[in-house]
Amino acid sequence: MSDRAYTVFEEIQKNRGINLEQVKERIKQFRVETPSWGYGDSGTRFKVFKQVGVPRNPFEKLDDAAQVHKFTGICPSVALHIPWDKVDDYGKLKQHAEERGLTLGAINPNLFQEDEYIFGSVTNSNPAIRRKAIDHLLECVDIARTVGSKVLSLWFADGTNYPGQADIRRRKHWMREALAEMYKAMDPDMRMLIEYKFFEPGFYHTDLADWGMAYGLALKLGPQAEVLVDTGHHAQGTNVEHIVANLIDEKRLGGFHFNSRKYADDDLIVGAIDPYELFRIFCEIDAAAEDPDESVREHVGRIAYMIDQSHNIEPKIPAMIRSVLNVQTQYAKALLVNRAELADAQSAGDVLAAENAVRSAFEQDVTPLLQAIREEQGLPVDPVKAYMDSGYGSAILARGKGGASW
Ligand code: LRH
Ligand code: MN
Repeated sequence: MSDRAYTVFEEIQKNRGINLEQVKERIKQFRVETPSWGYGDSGTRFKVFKQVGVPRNPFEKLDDAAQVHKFTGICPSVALHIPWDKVDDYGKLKQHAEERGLTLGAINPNLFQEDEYIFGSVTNSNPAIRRKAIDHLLECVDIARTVGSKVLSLWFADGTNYPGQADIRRRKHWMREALAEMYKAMDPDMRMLIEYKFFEPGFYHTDLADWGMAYGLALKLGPQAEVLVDTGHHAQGTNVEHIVANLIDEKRLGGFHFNSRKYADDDLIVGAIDPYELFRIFCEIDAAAEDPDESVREHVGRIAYMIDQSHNIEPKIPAMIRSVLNVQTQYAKALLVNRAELADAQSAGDVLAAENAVRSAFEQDVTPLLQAIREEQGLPVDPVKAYMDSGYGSAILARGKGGASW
């Protein structure tokens, strides 16, 4: 990386009134969790294109996740999905992770693939099926305790396809009863992240359809319950960063599932379709990270940044490295907003100056900054190229086809 490029970058940011040392420190602290399921085969209802070399079990998923951390330096934890990552000995899986410099992150129960859940899991009108679903949630709390994870990340496919198909308010009560039992089983330092989604697989109503429903439920459950924002789970035109600012102000923003979409829940590489939206989300987070109220800053410091994608046609590991770098890039750009300049413009009602203070940060090329930081940390300045040159991709082809998939 040319020092000249960085010197020029430094000069520009100095003129923009940016404290670059503070920015570099923030970027060095930033971490993104990768999803175990992002390394396996996945697809659409039309086809799952199996790829050669995908991991055949959770241990190999961790091997691949370790590669992403090795080349980016910012992904030391991996989210698990149960039963996709079910193993006989979770202690062994934890040890396998630690031997590769990883920790096991958010535990995701799966209540959307068993036949019994055709009419709902925790909201099913059949009490025996609700019991089965709750027992799976409790099993996931035990797994979290065993692997040292503090986060239970909950998404429910529960919903209906036709008007009148179900009693929406009764299902709401069953959802709350189930999560209250799970909440009681959690350790005091565990968090329950409640993920909402406006449709699919429910095509008429979804029991947890938007941020308000998840927020209302979290409030009723208790302070360890927060809302998870999956960037692909909103109706077209939704102002996601507005929801983010709102949840931060309520101190109930637990975390993100980052991905991008053009149409529905496409689960594409984050930042690939609308990088400006990802930047705007980080602008709201960074504004709160500098809030005079320490409790707001403390809350922002605990946000879980996680990726949730399915790489249906992409080579999995390079796609994950690309995704992590896209998140890091927009996080870095948001730190280049001159907050004093923006505050002055906002209080002066100077619309164009305010918009410029934000957009001009997005227009900064942060490549010299990120490359300088990677060099300082002994990381490759171009992680994707370094991975491609590492030979790991060809070595894992020996795994053959037909590895783990959804
Ligand atoms: C649902 C979802 C949820 C996961 C699944 C893999 O669309 O976003 O977070 O459990 O994808
Ligand atoms: Mn998700």
